[in-house]
Order: sequence, then structure tokens, then C-alpha cells
Amino acid sequence: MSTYKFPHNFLWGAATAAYQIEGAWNKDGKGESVWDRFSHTSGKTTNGDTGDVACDHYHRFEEDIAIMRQLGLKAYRFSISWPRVLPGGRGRINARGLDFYDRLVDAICAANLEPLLTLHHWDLPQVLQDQGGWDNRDTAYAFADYTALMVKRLGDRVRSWTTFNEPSVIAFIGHLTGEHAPGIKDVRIAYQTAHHLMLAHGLGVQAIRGAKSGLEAGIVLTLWPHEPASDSPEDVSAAAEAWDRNETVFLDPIFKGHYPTAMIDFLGEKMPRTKDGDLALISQELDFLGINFYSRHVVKASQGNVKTIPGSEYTEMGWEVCAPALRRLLVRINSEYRLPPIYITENGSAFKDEISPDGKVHDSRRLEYFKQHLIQLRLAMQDGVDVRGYMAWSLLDNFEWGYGFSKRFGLVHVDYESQKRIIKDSGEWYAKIILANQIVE
Ligand code: IFM
Repeated sequence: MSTYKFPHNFLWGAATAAYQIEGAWNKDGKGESVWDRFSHTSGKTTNGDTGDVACDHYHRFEEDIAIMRQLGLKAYRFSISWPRVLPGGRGRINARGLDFYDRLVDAICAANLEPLLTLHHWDLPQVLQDQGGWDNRDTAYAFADYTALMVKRLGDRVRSWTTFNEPSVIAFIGHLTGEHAPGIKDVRIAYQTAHHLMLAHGLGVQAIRGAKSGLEAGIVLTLWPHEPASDSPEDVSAAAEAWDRNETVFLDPIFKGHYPTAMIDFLGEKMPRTKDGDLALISQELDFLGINFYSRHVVKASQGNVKTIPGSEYTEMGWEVCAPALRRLLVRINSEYRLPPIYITENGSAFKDEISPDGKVHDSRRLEYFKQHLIQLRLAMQDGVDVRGYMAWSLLDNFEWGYGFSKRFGLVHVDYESQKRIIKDSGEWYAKIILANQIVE
């Protein structure tokens, strides 16, 4: 039997995002977001699902915070809907939207939870999209103004500020494959978006620090290790190239102050337009790095990413379950970059759930996923990686973007008809781990 003890101040929590849980898409003066527009467009999401109501968290946040207390969470990671507070993206403030986040943060603090706030988790105001969205450099400046507004309003209670969640997904799934809002498929726009997101991040960090001292500023990246299918030199170099092309596009500008050579070689004339000083802004020191980890890619020179590895388990997303890849990833980036303290800001799995006759959700595969990843995380910490906390994805089953409500990631089951919440077995297990501050296996 092995015991994996966590440091006494390890920050245990769970994460959500505004569009995925809030609902109230047009209530109390909220403006339209690109995700409202996208999900309201026929054929864009599974079953035509939208976030119009989702988990109705806008009206039920007190109940949800009570569940967080029941689970014994120490932190809650959530995001702000930019168009809820600035319906036009800039300028006129929607006081009722701001009041909502004021009440939410008050309730989080009253429950003794640390609020971890993300400013942008994909729901750009549609008005800004109509002006060019992230392809337009001005959007980065609008983001900085929005950031300053939020820090002035909530900075007295929220210490941890994340500029962006997963900029790679905004750039590449939103603007290259077009599977996410705003549904653009254009390689030039995708990389220009990537650069403007980075610029917005830099301006956002400046705005956070300019609006109030003593706060912590960071960003959340999703990292998918690309690992070779075999030791053959061909597979090894194909995996290295895939890593360089995909994962370093954001790591390098932020932590090295330049774009990776692989990206420059690959894009040639399509490299994004930048201005003097952009990279210095982008590579400002951060107080933390958030990492979202779900799975890895296995690369074979002859076929690219291998679809199915014999013997591996796959989640409902079609993602391989491979917890040791988390440890390898953390050790690798820790040696290749000079990183600030790390938080795992998302980690979790979608599996089919059902409510059993006993009224419970016995999600043993999700529970095991969490357990194995937490063990590997602890081992990475023993290897010297400075990880300060772990946020399970997700607190609640919610709107899984293009997949609508067909994929469930929650520690808590949500019946979208009745809005009834049931803590799953994985949630009950997580509560015990938090209480014990250790895993025994
Ligand atoms: O649901 C998403 C989340 O919004 C961002 N990270 C990945 C999760 C699972 O796909």
C-alpha cells in the first residue's frame, strides 16, 4: 500500500466556466456572445444544444456553492462572461451583470473558498466579433479595459487573476477547424488570433497590476504531450516536431519571449503581424501558470496521431487515459522553461453516467481517472515540479461546447430538466481525499 501525502497548504478545488454553466444568456442586460450566436446557428452543436439555460447557475449559484462546501473544496475556479458586464464589449457597463459577479464572489468568500477568476473562457462579446474579433488588434485593448474594470470591482476579494483559458483552443478550434465559435476556418486568421490573444494577455497582466497591487496574474494553457509511438528515430522526431508545432506556440512567447522556430518555418509568410514591444509585453513575469491536462497524443511518423493504442482506455471524448503522461509533461516543461508556480487548473474525464436505482451515480471510471492523475501529479511534485493546487474539471456536468450536453465531466450530476444535482461517487471520493489531504492506494 502506498500513501501519497500532499503539502498542508495544497489548494484543492474544482473549475467551471461561465458559458458552460450560467445560462441566463439574455437576462438582466447581458449582451450576446460568440457562443450564443454559434450555438443558436443550426448544425453547430450536438442536438442543437445551447447554453441558454445550461445549469442555470446564474440563479442557483448559492446552491452550487453549498455543494462546494459539502465537498470541502478550498478553491473555486470560475470565469466571467465579458458580455454580461460589457454588452458592447467596451464602454457601457451593465450594472446588473457586475452585481451578479459581486454577489457570486461574496458568496464564494463567505463559504471560505478561494476564488480563482478567469477573465476569458471563450465567450467573446459578439459585437467585438462583428468588428473583426481576435483578428483585430483593437480587441486586445478592449480586453485590457475590461480587465481593469473587473479588477477594480473584484480585486478587493479576488487575489488570483487568469487572463485566458486555453488560448490555443480559441485560436485553432475557433479559427482554424471552425468547430468552435466563431466558426472560422482560416490559417492566417488563426495565427493572427493567437498573437492577439497573447498581446491581450500581456496587456491584461499590465492592467491587473496597474489596477491594484498584491494580486496574482497568470494564464491557463492546455498542454497535450506528443509522445512517440516507438523508439524509432522517425517516430521520435515526428513527435518532437508535433510538440514544437503545437504546444510551444504559446509556451515560447510567454516564457522565452519569442515564437518557436518550428512555427516560423511552418507559417512562412503567414506568420502573424506583430509590433515592436509586443513580445516584451507577452513575456512579462507571471505569478502562476495554470495547466489543463486531459490526455496525450501518440505520434507515428507514418500516420501522425495514432487513433487507438491497443490496451489503452478511452473516455467518451475519445481521449486516451494516460496518467503517467501528466508526470512526464510536468517534468519536461519544468526543465525546458523557467516557470512560476503551477496549478493544475483542469483535469477530468467524460464518461457515460447513469443514476442507479439507489439514486446515486457510481462513476467508478471517473473516480479512478482522478486517482491515477493525482498520484502522478504527486510524483511530479516529488520530482521537483512546484505544483500548488489542483482543480477538478468540472464541478458540474455542463455544456461541453460543440458536444452540447452529450458529454458529462462533473463531480456532480446535473439533470438538465429538473436542475437537480447529485454528487457522484467521484465527488464523494474527492471530498475524502481533500479532507485527508492524501491518497492511499
Ligand atoms: O469543457 C472544456 C473546458 O471548457 C476547457 N478545457 C477542456 C474542457 C473539456 O473539454
